[in-house]
Amino acid sequence: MWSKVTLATLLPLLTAAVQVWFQSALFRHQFEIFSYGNFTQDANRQLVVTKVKSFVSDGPVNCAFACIGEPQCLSFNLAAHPDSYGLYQCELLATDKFKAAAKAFQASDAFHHYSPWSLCQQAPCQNKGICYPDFQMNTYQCVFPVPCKFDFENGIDDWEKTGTVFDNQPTFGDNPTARNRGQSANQQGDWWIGGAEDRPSKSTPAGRLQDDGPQGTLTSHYFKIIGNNISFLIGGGCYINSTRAELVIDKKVVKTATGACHETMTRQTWDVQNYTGQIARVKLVDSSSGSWGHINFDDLKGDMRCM
Ligand SMILES: [Ca+2]
Ligand SMILES: [Ca+2]
Repeated sequence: MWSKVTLATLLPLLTAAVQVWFQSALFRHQFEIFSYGNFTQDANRQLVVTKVKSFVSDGPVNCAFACIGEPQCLSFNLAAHPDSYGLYQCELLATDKFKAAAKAFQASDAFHHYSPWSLCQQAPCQNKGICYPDFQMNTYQCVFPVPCKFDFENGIDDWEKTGTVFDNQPTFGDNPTARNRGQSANQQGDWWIGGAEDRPSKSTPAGRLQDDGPQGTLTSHYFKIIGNNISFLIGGGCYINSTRAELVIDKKVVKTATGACHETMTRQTWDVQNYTGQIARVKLVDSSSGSWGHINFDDLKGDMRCM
């Protein structure tokens, strides 16, 4: 039986929603019933990052509403001077001055920058901590980045697993050579991710195989991209639809790589300069049980800091 919807039942929900609305610097209701933005201006500054959208607008109010209406938008640049029609260039951005690399927040004669109000503006983080705002809840987190170490020499390091293919990882030693495969692993150190291998300890008999049947994913910790390049050793299958490494930012896959249908891992490099300052993860995917249905991987490193 349907219960009767009354003002009494709706009132607590509306009250809670309005409270969030008034407390948030940037609030978007999931059904877009209402939304709110509280932006502060940095005059003659410009955040130089990849744009979500760029268009001409009437001015800051129009540009701010466009940002609020765009789910990816976290800040915007607005032209400091109008064009010959009296309109202003508006650039919607998927990051903000706190998350982006410091060098991306530049002095500018052409633009003013607008970010949602945040406690991070008061520089609350000590000891070189980086302040990451939560605009909806008006809170922040102090993050202390450390160099990333993704070489599997100390185990799987709490990478997130789905499926079963990575249950017996990392793999010890050059296991393909141990079974006379004729294709060495070329791993870094002693331990690596061998999607078809089954040697999870030194005491496991060398050369043991789990083969291509199992499937699953293995996803790294979050890290911040701080420069131009990320590299890794990759081998195994060569069918990118089913065996690959992904670079994931904001739940979107922005780069992929696969092997060469050869067990031997070789180093590949991703150009990540367009994503500098953004938070990312690397995800290994094995969705194949067929021939060459496995991925080999090791020694992810480069311009990245872990948190
Ligand atoms: Ca290794
Ligand atoms: Ca597989």
